[in-house]
Order: sequence, then structure tokens, then C-alpha cells
Amino acid sequence: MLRMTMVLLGMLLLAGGSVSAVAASTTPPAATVQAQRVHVIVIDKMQFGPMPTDVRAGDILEWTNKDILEHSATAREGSFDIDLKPGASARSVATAGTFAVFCKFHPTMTATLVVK
Ligand SMILES: [Cu+2]
Repeated sequence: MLRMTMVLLGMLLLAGGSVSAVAASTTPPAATVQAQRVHVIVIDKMQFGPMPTDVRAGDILEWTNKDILEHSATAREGSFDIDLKPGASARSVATAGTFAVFCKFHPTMTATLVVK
């Protein structure tokens, strides 16, 4: 009976050890976690506001339309096309490249977005 108790105790200890090892391995190392930054781009008075100059791939772009007209943030090569009702905001995830951006409804509204 004592022998059986010792075996069970040993199994419990092994189980406990493996559980804590799993928990430790699922915690990502701090160095691999990179902050996802948010860049706000304001559309106002029929113009795209200043484009952020420090956007990295994976960052969030938040497009905000302050006008009383509907606008869009549309990439000329087609990689994104975001409709923005008056007063609306929408988010997209930046991908690397240089993008000619325009508004579908007012094609004279243009901007250049650079993502590193
Ligand atoms: Cu527009």
C-alpha cells in the first residue's frame, strides 16, 4: 500500500512538472512582441491630411472622414478600397509599399502613402 502511494505521488509530481513546463513555453518572449502602432489619417475639407511618414508593415491605419460628404481611401493599384461615410472612421492594416491613394468620389483628392 505504501508502495502504491509512492507511485501515485510520483505521477502527480511528474504531471505537475509537465503542466508548468507547457505554461512557460506558451508565453512569448518579450523581444518578439512588437507594438502595433496606430496612425490616424484625417480627411477634411476635400483633402487627405498629412500622411504619416513612419508607417511600418503591420501597423494600423485609421482613416477618419471629418467632412459632410462621403469619401474613400482607395489605392490606385487596388490593394485597398475603404469607403468612409461622413464622420466615419475605418481601420486597415498597412502592408509594405508606396501607394498612390485617391478618393473614388472625388478623383482630384490624392495622397501618397509610404509603408516600410
Ligand atoms: Cu472624396
